[in-house]
Amino acid sequence: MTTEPPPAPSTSGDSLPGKPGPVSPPVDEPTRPVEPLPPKADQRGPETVSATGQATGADQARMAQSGAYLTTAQGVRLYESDHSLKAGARGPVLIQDHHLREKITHFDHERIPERVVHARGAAAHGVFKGYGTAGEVSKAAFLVKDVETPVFVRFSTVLGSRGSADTVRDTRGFATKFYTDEGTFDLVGNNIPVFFIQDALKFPDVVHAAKPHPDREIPQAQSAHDTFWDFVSLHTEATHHTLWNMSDRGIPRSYRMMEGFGVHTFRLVNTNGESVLAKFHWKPKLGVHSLVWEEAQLINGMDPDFHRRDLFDAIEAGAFPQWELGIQVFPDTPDQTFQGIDLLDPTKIVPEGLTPVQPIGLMTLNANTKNYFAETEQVAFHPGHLVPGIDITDDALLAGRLFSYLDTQISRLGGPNFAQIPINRPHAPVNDMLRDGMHQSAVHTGVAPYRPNSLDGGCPFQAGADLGAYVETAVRVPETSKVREAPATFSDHFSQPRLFWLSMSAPEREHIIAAYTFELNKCFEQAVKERTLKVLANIDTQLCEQVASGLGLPAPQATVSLAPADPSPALSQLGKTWPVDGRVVGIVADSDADLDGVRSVREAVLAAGMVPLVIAPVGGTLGSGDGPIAVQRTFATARSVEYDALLCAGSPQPGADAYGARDAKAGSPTGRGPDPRVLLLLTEAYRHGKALGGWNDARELFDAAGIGADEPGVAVSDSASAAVEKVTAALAEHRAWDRFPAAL
Ligand code: HDE
Repeated sequence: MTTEPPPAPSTSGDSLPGKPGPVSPPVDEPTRPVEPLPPKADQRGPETVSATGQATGADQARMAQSGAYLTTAQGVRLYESDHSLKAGARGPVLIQDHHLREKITHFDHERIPERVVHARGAAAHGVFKGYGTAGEVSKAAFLVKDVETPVFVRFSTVLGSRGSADTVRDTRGFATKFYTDEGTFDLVGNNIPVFFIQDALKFPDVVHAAKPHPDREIPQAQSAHDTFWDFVSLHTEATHHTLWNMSDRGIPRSYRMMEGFGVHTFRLVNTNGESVLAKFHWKPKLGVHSLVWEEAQLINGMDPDFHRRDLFDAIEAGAFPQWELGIQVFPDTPDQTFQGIDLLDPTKIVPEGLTPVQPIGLMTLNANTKNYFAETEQVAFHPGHLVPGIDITDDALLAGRLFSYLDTQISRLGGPNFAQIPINRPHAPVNDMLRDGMHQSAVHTGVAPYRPNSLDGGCPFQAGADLGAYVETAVRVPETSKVREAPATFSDHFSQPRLFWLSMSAPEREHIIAAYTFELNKCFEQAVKERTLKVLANIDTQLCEQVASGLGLPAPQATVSLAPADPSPALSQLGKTWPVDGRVVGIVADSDADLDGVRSVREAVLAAGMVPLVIAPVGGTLGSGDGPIAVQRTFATARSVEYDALLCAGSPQPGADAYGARDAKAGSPTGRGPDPRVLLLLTEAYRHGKALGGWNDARELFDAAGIGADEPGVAVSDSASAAVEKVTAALAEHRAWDRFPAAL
């Protein structure tokens, strides 16, 4: 049988343009090879050169689809990749089709095991700049004033699978890789400063209890089920962390608006060898803000990628999120306690009133990932990645983590050479004697990867602290015996949860009560609910009684004394104003609206660093004249959860009774007054405490929605400029808190 020679693509000189001009996105499939689109200016790979000019060993990962012609993995050009090799067009596929086998086999192995916890994440690149204020306590070179260190940060939920929704009630991971000139430092923290357990040996227990039930694998990414509450009600050292989860901290508004905590106490060492104990804090410049529960649940359906999208869009738009790194510093005393708080107990905080958080540097996330798998999925964090000047303590939870993170990467990333994956490559020169193994990509030269040696001239040599080596602090170990027990100082499980509860404002307390009531009403086991109420009774009587009433159960008495506590204002999210950068403002309008007003509102929103989205009955544009206004959302695609605030355009003639007629024209399914989808937008946003505004006869819309024009956080004005000004001011407080708790 003869076969036709394949129609090879032309390689004549004119098939590739010499210099690419601006390439506009093709509408039809291109038929001629063109140069690929250049990478965007803000998309960078790992640094290839460190701040001090040394080669880092990192590759700028090769751009995908960068050449004109498709090849096999071996670089052989392909003429056809759409049809298998067959005996005739309708005949059987031939096993000799090695291209089919290569393509499908590679595809079959595209997934790696997801992380056992923190599987769902989103990440970004950035820089960290030291303030130089930490010099007295740590010799870490990246903390020196104005030294700029590349970083990669991965945020995550803990419980859900890789494809689960973003806005579930859960702890969030906040893991930062600092590519310092002295080697990589990983600060692998959470957005909650305490943990469920005091000893790593309990980690499989808490995770098994919190993950979906093993028989049906439900519920996904939730703590609202029997096994979780069974465990945390029996294991009362989890009470503090659980309370934080039930608070607004469990449903952050954005990764950009979360605090981060190192959780454990670390040991910092200065150039004189003096040490202090310290806790790390990340403080977001945008403030700490949360969703409300109904909003979070709606988002999980409307936009399960809400947090991931928010982070990516903000960075893409140039609204670079920033955090200050701070430390609380304590003397390194032999008992490692501070004002009665055991610093080795990761279920305890040290209130900021006792010792302040001192700022030591600023982190800015300024570049999105180019490839989710290569960067966000393959990044490997490890609390044992430490640099000189930062050391560990005897926290038993941290000790287990030092083992676990290295171990998990070996199965997750397929072997011990994961540090060679581009995102994990240190930016400091590497000169180890680790050899071979799965996925070894280095070609090591030399014959003596051992020491002592003479055949490689004795290289490499050990350095010593004076030459930048990492030397563990010589901490005295007390004379003692081996035991499996917790210290007596770890046994108070309730006074700090009480401190947290007493530090909350009224709406925050109401949210906590609603969260416990929701979660426990999702449980089936009566014994679990009753036992949890006993735990709550030991935090606060009001908390216990209100949750009990929501469960239809009697409230038990406390079994510990409910001590008064000094509230810690730093724990509450209310009471201040914050920058509004990156907030999303929906502008509701139709073709009869005051379009000059819409234009000026858009400009004012942009000028304040926020994102305006115009919502209209149908897509396309509104108006012409001074320039058509692009419509970003229609009444059918808009849902309140996407916006931090809403502004409704009135008609050009103040006082004209145009709204009802206009809305009827604008596609109201009933033809009787405002479109119900717009009313739903407003009433939901109102329930969620969001800033609302409008001008001129938009007042009628608010009337129809049953929202008073002068309620807290509502600004219906006579002019567009007054409305946008008031809404912006309201947004700075995040929500109209006076609407809670009655609104939920
Ligand atoms: Fe983790 N944790 N963890 N953890 N953890 C992992 O490591 C573990 C703990 C945290 O974005 C795993 O690479 C043990 C505390 C974050 O890649 C695993 C214990 C804190 C991330 C692991 C803890 C964390 C992880 C899963 C108890 C806050 C995501 C995949 C001793 C201070 C990092 C991986 C990323 C991930 C083990 C407790 C934070 C299995 C054994 C406390 C942010 O190694």
